[in-house]
Amino acid sequence: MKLDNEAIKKSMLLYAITDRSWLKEGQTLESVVEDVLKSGATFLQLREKIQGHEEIVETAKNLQELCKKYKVPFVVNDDIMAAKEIDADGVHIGQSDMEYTRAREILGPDKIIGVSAGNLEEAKEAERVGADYIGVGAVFHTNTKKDATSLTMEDLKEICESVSIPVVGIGGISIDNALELKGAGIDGICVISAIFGSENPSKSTKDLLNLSKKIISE
Ligand code: TZP
Ligand code: MG
Repeated sequence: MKLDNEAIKKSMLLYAITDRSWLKEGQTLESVVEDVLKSGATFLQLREKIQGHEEIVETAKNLQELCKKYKVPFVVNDDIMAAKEIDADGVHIGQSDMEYTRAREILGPDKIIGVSAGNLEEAKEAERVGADYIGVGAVFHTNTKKDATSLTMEDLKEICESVSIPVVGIGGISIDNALELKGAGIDGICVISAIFGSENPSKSTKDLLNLSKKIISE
């Protein structure tokens, strides 16, 4: 059974995206993810930019098990077939109508499909095709995704006012700037480096969760 719109909205509070490039010697992605889930992340996306399909499936199986344990939705970035194979909660994909249609055909109506949006048109289009939530950014400067377009607070606000599906802000969000997003109308914050690049992912998760609660309470 798919989560309803309200449940998806709630799960956006602190959306963590994995990044194994920050792992230190001897650490595994699984162990860091478990710390992050234990510390309160409310949604998890596996994002792999170097691994191939088979490796993604293996990692996804492990992370899915952890997410089930902590009752957190789990989606896979881009690899729709990996999401299908392991029966993940869904996928997160980029801006492409065809990609959305293909994902929905493969995964069916009960899976979560999240779409990235870099401007108002893309946000509206994602809602129109049937996306379950949108990741909107980059809301701040980020080194994690070099080709991300940057948005002003006004752009972000306008997007939140214009769509009724859940919106999560992404891009360069950290403990130092997260509160600047208060009042934008987002349902939560999505981070990569502020958690996975942190010296203490567990503490950063707790701090970001508290900040997100302040951001969304208006
Ligand atoms: N999409 C827009 S910005 C971004 C993605 C995947 C990168 C977010 O990473 P970080 O480290 O939280 O800035
Ligand atoms: Mg993508």
